Amino acid sequence: MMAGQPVVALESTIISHGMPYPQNVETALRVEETVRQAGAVPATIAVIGGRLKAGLSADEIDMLGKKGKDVPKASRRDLPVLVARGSDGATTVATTMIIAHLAGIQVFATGGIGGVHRGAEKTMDISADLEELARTPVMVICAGAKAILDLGLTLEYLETKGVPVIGYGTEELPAFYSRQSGFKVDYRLDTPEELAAAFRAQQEMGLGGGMLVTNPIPTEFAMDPVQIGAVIDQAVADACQLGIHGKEVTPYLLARVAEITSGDSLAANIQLVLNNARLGALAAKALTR
Ligand code: PSU
Ligand code: MN
Repeated sequence: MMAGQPVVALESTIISHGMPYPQNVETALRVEETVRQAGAVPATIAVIGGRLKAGLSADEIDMLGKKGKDVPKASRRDLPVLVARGSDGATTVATTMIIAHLAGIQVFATGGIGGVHRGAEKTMDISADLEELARTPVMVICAGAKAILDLGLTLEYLETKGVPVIGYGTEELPAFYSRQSGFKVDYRLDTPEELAAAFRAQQEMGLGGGMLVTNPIPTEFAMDPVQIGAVIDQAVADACQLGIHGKEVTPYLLARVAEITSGDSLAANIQLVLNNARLGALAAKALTR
């Protein structure tokens, strides 16, 4: 990797735990290609044989996709044991941010982030992604948060932690599969240059921490919010009934939503990731100028 080149970090939990094989591998490779076509260098991040890696080979991506749930989902708390054991790990948003920052990468594009789960006042299920956004200086580009989360509580948590939530071309927080959530973002910015300027200002002031950029799914791929809302309610109820908890919750809900929609949600998911990869490349280029 050449110094000064625009680089976009990409995560690997979405490959091993977020989508089924072979769509996961196909999507990961298409996302890398999209970043290249937009003029930046993709760096898919994972733990491979106990080593933190930014930039994977096609064979490594294929392995992460084929092994799927057999690759441990690696958030911040998982890194010590996985690295000491020489294990592989599929990195979440939190861990991808950590490794991107260690590698000097400022921009990271993905699909959705973890957040405050519905019912968190009882379960205390709050993703480590939010804490990482508070402490690690990386711009994370996502399509908002899924309604598998409590979006209002997620925004409150980010506010408390001092994480700016930006809407790209929108004042409304996008809700992953659909463009509307009924919640407002903190600021609307309209160009990659504006994103770069805000991120630069944050870091130059020494505020540290990351920035969350929410980029709505393109209209032609968006799902009906009422319909997908009902599906998500069903998936959350099923997870509750089955007693699913901890790190299994998010992968279970993603798979259950895809199952109930017979793949429609997966198609939307793929499109929004490609859309975020494109914006990630433009933001990374703007940051090098
Ligand atoms: N949301 C999605 N797709 C995903 C994830 C979240 O729409 O693949 C993954 C990301 O890797 C995210 C992780 O960092 O799930 C959050 O898991 P948890 O809620 O257990 O922190
Ligand atoms: Mn959790």
